Amino acid sequence: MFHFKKLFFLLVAATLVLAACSTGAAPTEEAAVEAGASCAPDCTYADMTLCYPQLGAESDWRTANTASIKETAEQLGAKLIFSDAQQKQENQISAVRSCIQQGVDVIALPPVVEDGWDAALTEAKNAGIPVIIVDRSVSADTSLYDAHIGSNMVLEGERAAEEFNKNMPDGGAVLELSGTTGSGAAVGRAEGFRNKLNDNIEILDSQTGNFTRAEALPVMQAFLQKYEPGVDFQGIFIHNDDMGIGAIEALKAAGVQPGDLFIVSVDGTRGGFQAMVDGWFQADVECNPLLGPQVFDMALKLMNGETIDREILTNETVYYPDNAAELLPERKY
Ligand code: GYE
Repeated sequence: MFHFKKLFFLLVAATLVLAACSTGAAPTEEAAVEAGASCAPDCTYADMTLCYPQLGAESDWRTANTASIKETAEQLGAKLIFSDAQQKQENQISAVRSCIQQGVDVIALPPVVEDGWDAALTEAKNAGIPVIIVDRSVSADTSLYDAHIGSNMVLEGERAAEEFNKNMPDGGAVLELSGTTGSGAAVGRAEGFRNKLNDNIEILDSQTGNFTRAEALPVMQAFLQKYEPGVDFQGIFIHNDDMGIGAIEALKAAGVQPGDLFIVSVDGTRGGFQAMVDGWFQADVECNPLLGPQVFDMALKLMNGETIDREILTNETVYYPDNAAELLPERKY
């Protein structure tokens, strides 16, 4: 059905293209975004096929993120093409390519690592498919994607450092159990931690546990063979709750008691809250995975050629053991 609004939109689009040609300039990025989908400016969720090439299922955070995307698609009546790359970038790149071939309307990409996206993002751009980077960041030029929705990982690392500064005023040494090497989450948290950590607190060692319980356990065991808890180090900064839970297993086996070490984790999952209730974590820096509503809202705006915010950062806080038991039953993830 033809629509006056549509006619107006086409005229505006044509004017923009003519204006760009007459000045000899290439159409601007704004103009390209405004082109929208063929249903623009009246696209609804029923018109939408969104591609979500999920990076994996490594953590409770990730499980909650997947659930949020799936539930939101269902509630809104949008079509979702979902895949799980099992933490392998090559799988994620193939999933992006398959979505381009299927002609999806929008790709929302949570990138496992920051680097190596130029080719896939260029292909999406050339196919006229808008891309929203979700959760972790990419190092690619910002002209290769439309927007980013996620957490401020640097701020999360800074918040963790402040907890150590408050609790170790006389200094000491800490270990770092970091996330997936090269991932925006691990890079940002490590950077923020180093930005704010007091000079009298040494980072004795830092190893990756790839954001999983299974991989964090042997890393913590190896740490405990090398360094004596309470003597060589007084605290541990852990980049997510799942690795924290793996680390606790190793600590328990080594006879460490809750509270012997000052432990700060990230995410604020139910598992993290339980670890605070049990006395293992002294603080948990929030990272919110429930991004579905924001992702679909932005995807529809992109389809309709509306202007969008290029960067949407989630509002987050820090949780503490004092009210962890009270909040635990209400936690959604
Ligand atoms: O903290 C961790 C997950 O990228 C923010 O990835 C996400 C991180 C999250 O595996 O649990």
